[in-house]
Amino acid sequence: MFKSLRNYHLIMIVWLVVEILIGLTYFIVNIETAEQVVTITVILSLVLGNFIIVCLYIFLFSLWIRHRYINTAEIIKLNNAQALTFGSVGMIVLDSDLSIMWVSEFLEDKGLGRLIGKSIVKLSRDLEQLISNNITQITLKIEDMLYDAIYLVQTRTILLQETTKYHFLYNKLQQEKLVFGVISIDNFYNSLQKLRVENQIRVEAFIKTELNDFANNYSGLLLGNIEDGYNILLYQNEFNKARNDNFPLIKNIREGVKKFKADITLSAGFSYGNAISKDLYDLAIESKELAVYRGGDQVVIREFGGNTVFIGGTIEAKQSESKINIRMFAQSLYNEIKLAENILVMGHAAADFDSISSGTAIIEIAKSLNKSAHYVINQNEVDEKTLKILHELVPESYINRNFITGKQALKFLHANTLLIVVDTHNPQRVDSPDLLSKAVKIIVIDHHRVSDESISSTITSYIDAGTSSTAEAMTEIIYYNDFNNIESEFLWNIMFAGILIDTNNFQVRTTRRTFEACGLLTDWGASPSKVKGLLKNSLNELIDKFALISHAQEIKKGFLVAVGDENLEVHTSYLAQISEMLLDLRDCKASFTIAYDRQGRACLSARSNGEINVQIICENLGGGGHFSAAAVQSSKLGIRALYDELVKLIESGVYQSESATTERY
Ligand SMILES: [Mn+2]
Repeated sequence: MFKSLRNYHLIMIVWLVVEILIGLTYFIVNIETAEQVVTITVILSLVLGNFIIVCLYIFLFSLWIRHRYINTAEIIKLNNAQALTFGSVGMIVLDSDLSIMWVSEFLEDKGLGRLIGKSIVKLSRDLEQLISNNITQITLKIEDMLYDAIYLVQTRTILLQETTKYHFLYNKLQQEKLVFGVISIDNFYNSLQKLRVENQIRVEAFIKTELNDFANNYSGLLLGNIEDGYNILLYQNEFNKARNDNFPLIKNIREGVKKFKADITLSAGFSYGNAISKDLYDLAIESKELAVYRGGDQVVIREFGGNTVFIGGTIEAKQSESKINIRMFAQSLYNEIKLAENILVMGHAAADFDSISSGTAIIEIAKSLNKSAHYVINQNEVDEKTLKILHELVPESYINRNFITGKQALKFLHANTLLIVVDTHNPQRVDSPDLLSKAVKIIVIDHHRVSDESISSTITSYIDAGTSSTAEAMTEIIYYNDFNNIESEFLWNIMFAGILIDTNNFQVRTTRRTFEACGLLTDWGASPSKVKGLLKNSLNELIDKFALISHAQEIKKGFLVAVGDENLEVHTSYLAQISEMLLDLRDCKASFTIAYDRQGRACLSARSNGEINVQIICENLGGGGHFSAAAVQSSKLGIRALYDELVKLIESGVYQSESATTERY
């Protein structure tokens, strides 16, 4: 209290106290003599008077301070109320039964005073969730106004902040974000060349009108020309409308030009999200290119750092995927890896060197782009010979660091993880179907003939049956992207091994590109002699193989079947290799090799030159596969019984029931 005393108050009190002390001293000194009674009496009364003045002074001062305090409290109370109103904050205090006990002035002004005594759900159902602590903050709408609300449990108070303006501006900002679009006209010149001049003009006018209408309907800005393609700028809300309408432009052009006998489609790429304009524009160009690679006649939409959506694009267009230039695919793969958070790569179950080396190549590419990558493989299923050579070529530490099981891979799978499937495109054949089903962004790289069962909804794929092996395709991809900072030298050796095994020592599916790929691998550091040395058949393997081949018979013209001995057990990989060797013999249309595998199961491996559907035959025996490569594994039948069934099926002519193809597995 005394801190607030002004100086003159203090001086006065000190002066009075000094007077009292002097008076008292005088009294004590002179009391015994008692001579000057009058003087003592006067001084004593002065002392008493001063004392009374000091007491009075203190009393009045405390009264004044108290008054000031009360005033301040009132001001603060008033300020608080106005501050809350100014900040658009209201309070609702609840009763123990969650009915409204009190509302602050701010809310009362909004007419919410009428809810006092009523249950909180009268105000909003969402508040129940807030109070039960399921969520920490909600936004609710009360009479056209939006409020953000939090709940203070201890005081059973709901704080409501009126945020209508904020939400309005936020939504406006979201809706008016710019979306970048790039549109190109597929097959324009080729198609026009075939038309009469008047139709050429009509087609061009038709396309331009459609584009212009599209821009007008969705309030967009269209720039460009028909030769180089168009750029379009749209507001996000208008773009969303176009998206909900499935981009009518695409269908209108495809269907509309038909009446002029033209065959023209559009490819469009759109991008949006939180990024600078240049990055969004680049992403739109990439998306448009992706639409072209996928066969055109479609829209590719990408959110910056988010997912890719495809609209349009028919099944016919999908077939052109396998014809896309590997160089373009390499670029696309490179972009996708750069955009992903991390990479997982997976081959087929019971991985061979083609799968393993392609997977390792992807790991190395990802690492050269500073992305974390893992190869998913179940090493228990890999055959012992492959595993032995793998551990001879690849350092143990590398395998431990980079090779993981499907179960471990789930921990690495996030929304923005890119899963690359190599050496198969069949969802049943992958090493971990579970991982595949959970992945969002998928790319397939394969060299097997496209079957009915293929992984759907990929971002992009490279499936080319004209390539000997996935390792060959991966070699070209590395070459085109110039990943010159790959340092793991063993990679070139295992890729070489992948090509050697898939071509059965350059005996099957080998083209000029295969040799070129091997040349590149050698340049980069592969040692063909080392790899060949490791892969060489041991004498025992050769004896096993020739023992089987020596049993081969032609059971019908062009059908060769080799059956092993009852007491012979071989690697399943031998069976496929022997069938391929038999298929290479003159006039052979289909070859079948039957023997027990190391687990004592009767196995059959079938190959055909593309005239005979061995898939149907194998399916009838309880197996499966593709038109020109299929297999059966049976723990019920012995090899003799399997052979007898096979002969019956071949004689029945079941293999003719599907249209022929000239492609070779
Ligand atoms: Mn392969």
